[in-house]
Amino acid sequence: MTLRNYINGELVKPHSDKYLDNYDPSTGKVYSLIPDSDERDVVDATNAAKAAFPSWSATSKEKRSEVILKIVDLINRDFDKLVAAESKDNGKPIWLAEKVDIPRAASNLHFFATGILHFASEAHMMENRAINYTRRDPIGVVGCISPWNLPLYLFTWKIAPALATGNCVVAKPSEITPMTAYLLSELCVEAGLPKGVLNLVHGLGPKVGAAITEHPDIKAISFTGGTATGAQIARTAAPMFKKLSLELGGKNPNIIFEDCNYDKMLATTLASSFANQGQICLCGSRIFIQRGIYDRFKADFVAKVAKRKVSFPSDPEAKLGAVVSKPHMEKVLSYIDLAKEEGGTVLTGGHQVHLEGEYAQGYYLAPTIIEGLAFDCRTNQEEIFGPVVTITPFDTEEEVLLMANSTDYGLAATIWTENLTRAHRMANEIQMGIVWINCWLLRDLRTPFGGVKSSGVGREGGFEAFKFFTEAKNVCIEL
Ligand code: TXE
Repeated sequence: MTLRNYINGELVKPHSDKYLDNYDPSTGKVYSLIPDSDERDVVDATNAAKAAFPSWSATSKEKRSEVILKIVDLINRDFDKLVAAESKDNGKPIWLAEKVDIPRAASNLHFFATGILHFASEAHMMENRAINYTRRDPIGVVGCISPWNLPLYLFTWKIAPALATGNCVVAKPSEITPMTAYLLSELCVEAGLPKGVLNLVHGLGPKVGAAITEHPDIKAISFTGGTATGAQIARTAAPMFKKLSLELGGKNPNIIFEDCNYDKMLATTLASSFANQGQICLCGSRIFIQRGIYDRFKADFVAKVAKRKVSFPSDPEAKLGAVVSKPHMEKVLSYIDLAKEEGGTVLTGGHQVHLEGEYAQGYYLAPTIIEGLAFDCRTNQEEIFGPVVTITPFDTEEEVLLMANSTDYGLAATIWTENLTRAHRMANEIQMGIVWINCWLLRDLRTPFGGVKSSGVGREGGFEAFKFFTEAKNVCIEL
């Protein structure tokens, strides 16, 4: 299968007529070809978006909402096809794509298509002197660049608020997982999304992503991906005064106090550590356990993790599927070597898993638990983004806060305690954009989503996203 770009309402070849290999991580084999696009394709896409903008931005909210909801219907119609495609492209278990990725892609579009109908602008009265009202107008052409871990989920999370607010979009999905975005572009054609409103250019980050970032007519960039890439984008976009939303990496602490609801904590910690093969920016990779329950937790957690089945994506019993690519698998393995060099002990996992038959060349890793590392060593400071967690005991709140806040990242924390006062105190002191207490990944799409420090700039979600994709203009009328 050869993918096409989606430019000006049509599925087209790249200018270069060159293609990149797309691998199925579960088998390690090439199964489709992706356009190796370049700056010329980005220029075409931007021109199409510019031409579409006057009409799309003048279209009523209700009409824009209607077209986006039509795309939602088509996603639901093609649900099984999209689930299978996401699983094949990314390596994740089919049940996970079915439970999380594709339903969430549909609900992202639904949420923002209906949310826009409730997005009111503000008015500020100056007693009897004047009225201020604030217009929130679409920016124009915006760029959306998304990663490979939750491909359609994060792609739609960006394009939905951008389109709903009346912008036209030039988007680039990850070259590692382009398939469901391509299938979505087919659905956009079918839904009758006006031409040029959404344009999708496939290809490499340093070529296509960089061309989007550099294009002077693309006035805002919404990016999710690695922190180093985010810094590169900021270096280019900041002097051009583009609006920037950067959702970057994390090194999230999972803090477990002795007074927690133990069974719930243990079950949730299995998920927060290894869901999606640990490739979610919100996974808790540093687990801190209060000393009184450290040995019990260690024994129970290791026993359960050692039994987690690593298998091919269509195996309904697979708890973990393949990681996304060979280079990524090698990166994760190199961190396991580093952990050993730094004095860590691998309690379970720590190696590649070799399956049989057609899956023999797939990229499978055993879920891995490491103990005995200093909180400030590289393994405990750098994002690994795979099925690897460290466990570390602590005694006091002060001590665990110091360790939890010690990294450059500040995305999300999970805290387990039945003590309400302590929960609030910890939430107050922890330097993160998101705190889950006695739960993990419980999401209300209206809430601000994003991190502090090297985890990013800006917030997505709810009206925050609408504000990002609009420019405020205040109008003051003296009475
Ligand atoms: O991401 P990249 P990579 C973290 C994780 C992972 C690391 C690197 O630690 O190991 O990042 O992953 C596009 N200009 N996360 O290298 O490269 C790229 O094509 C513009 C965390 O795969 O950041 C893709 O579409 N764009 C994370 C997107 O950026 C560029 C999710 C993300 O890819 C570009 C993924 C450039 N110069 C990785 N270079 C999260 N926060 O959820 C690349 N891209």
